[in-house]
Amino acid sequence: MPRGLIIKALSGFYYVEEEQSKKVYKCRGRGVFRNQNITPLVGDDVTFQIEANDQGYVTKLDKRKNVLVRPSIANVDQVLLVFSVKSPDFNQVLLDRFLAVIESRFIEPIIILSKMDLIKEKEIESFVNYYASIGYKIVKTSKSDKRSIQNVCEILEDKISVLAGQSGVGKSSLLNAINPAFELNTDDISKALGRGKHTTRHVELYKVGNGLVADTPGFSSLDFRELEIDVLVLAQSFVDYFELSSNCKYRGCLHINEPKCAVKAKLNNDFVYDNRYNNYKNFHEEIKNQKVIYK
Ligand SMILES: Nc1nc2c(ncn2[C@@H]2O[C@H](COP(=O)(O)OP(=O)(O)OP(=O)(O)O)[C@@H](O)[C@H]2O)c(=O)[nH]1
Ligand SMILES: [Mg+2]
Ligand SMILES: [Zn+2]
Repeated sequence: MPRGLIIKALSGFYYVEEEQSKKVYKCRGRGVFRNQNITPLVGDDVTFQIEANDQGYVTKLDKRKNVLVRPSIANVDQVLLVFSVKSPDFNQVLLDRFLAVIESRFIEPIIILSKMDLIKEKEIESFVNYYASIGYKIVKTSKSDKRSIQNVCEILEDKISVLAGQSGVGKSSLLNAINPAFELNTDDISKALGRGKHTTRHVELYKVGNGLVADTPGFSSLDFRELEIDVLVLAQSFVDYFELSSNCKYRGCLHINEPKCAVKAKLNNDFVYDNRYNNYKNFHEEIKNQKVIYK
């Protein structure tokens, strides 16, 4: 039986790219998935059966490495967190939230700082330095700087990636800059068509070299509860604290009220570090109180 990858889901059909020929078949899911309460997802490796011409049925799903809920996509290798440095302003609260969520899933986050043409490099330098120092890969882009777009292409090579970030940061523009043939709606165009933001869009993986990347509609909040992140997982998802915690006096220190805490000992030297700690504390409270903060 042929094998393939679901690259698009639309109106009950799964578009499966056959492994060898790379031909795409428009498939339905066998009823068996519905009975088992499983939905095939974009990113799923599947076995399928070819019917007439370019149509078929998905008959079996392979075990998944991971699943993202928003967007619904399986087997993600990395998430590109797109943050504009201006318009909308760079948002460290949201960055720390996204980083924690992605880390809690054991998926690699990569930080894309977009719209670099709107500021001077040094305005963002302290953020870049801090996040780079704790091990994050950071790429600065602007849609008309070809070199920066090339850097993004290199990161996408051989992987399944997802672009995530607030509305208006330039996710779709970035993909269009990589390949104008994608013809993704960007803010200006959707306005011209009279559509609001956040129009529901299907999930689709676009080809960039040997890699695949999914665009997503912007959203500005993620609920820790929905993702089942508890206070311990939160602490472990702050990669910088995870390392420092070996020097905290108490094993399992959550860096809140415990004495002789190595995370708190570093406060008051660097505003990016302090902001991040403040975010951490708020997320911790949010999880403890099980209430959602919408930014
Ligand atoms: N100056 C500047 N503007 C940009 C850049 N990239 C995107 N923009 C503008 O930012 C606006 C929003 O871009 P989109 O690509 O639609 O943003 P998005 O992240 O896809 O937004 P959603 O689809 O709503 O989540 C558009 O007006 C773009 O022209 C950039 O590198 N520099
Ligand atoms: Mg978009
Ligand atoms: Zn501590």
